[in-house]
Amino acid sequence: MKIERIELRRIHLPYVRRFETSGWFHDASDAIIVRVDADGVTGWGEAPMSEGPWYNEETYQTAWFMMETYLGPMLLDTDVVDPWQTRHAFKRVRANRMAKSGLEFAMWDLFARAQNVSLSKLLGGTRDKVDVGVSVPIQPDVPTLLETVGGYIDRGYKRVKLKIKPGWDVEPTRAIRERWPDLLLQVDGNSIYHLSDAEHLKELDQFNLLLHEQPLDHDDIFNHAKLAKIISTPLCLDESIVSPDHAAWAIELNACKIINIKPTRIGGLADSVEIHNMAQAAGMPVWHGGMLETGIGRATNVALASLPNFSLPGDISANDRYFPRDIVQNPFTLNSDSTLTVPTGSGNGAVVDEAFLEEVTQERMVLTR
Ligand code: OSB
Ligand code: MG
Repeated sequence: MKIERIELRRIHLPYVRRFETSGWFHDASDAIIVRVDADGVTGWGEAPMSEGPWYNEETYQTAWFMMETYLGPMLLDTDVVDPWQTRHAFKRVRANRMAKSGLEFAMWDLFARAQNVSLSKLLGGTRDKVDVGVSVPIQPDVPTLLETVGGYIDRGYKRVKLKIKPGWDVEPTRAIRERWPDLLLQVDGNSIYHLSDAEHLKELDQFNLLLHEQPLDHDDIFNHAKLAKIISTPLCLDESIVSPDHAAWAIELNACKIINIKPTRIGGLADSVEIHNMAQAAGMPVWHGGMLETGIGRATNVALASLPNFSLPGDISANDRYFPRDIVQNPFTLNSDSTLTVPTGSGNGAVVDEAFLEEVTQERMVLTR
């Protein structure tokens, strides 16, 4: 399929409340929304960007620049015959994976809509519902934390992920565990700890956690392999797994027992499915992470999470957990069994609210052949 037109929009969409991690916070989404058009069909994708290079090296400005200068023109120059091949159009560009993923997602949606199948089906999904949980940002104190977690449990979330950092780890985890002894609970340090903290991190082993996500440096598979020998909570990598090669290295080094798959961090759905399959062959479960996406990226994520080896609940909460109003007309709502229903219509299933999208657009650009 030869793309005729690519439209980029950088939006600014405030979150219901601040989302704070060990090293930064998000008050709003500055996502780049991508629209591609070919043969009368439209595809939508999202690069869930933010203001600063805190999670990885990218920002909404770098992604915009890469899409405008390199990735967009490369895509317009390529006759993509199959959605698995989109990634090859971007091969010469190193890294910048979030920028690539926004365009790649739009291409997947375009192919699915052109074939009138769901994105889930096109990717090889096997589930009609996906298990989800909620990621709880750093809170000011333990009473506020318990109230926040209680609120999510009341709304039906059966798995909670607690963001931790030095000074906010053992105590809040203990408080949640004491209040909810059977809750599915896990923690995420977002690369704030060092191998020298291993003895301290070991204290979390007493709380029966599902997993401990990315305590050490964003690019440090080596020391995670060392830490994995010291702590008994299963280690899960997020930031460090940016490609199928990185997944292969982590598996071979026993640097993790579980992988968090975020197709935006990995640079697209094709490479994400490759990691999913590789982990499955190694007997390693994966789960779907999140980057506080709008309804467009969220629909993409739900489709991917419908593949069989996504066997732990994902960070794909219902849209209203993020935004007072989203840019789609059909937000996901949480089912009573803590799942989201996988869309069965054509494409990723998101029905874009184009009038509201226009309202929240900060910058817009059109690239044509
Ligand atoms: O590390 O998983 C993370 C949000 C922004 C950046 C990194 C992370 C997160 C989350 C939120 O934990 C997941 C979500 O609900 O989208
Ligand atoms: Mg994480």
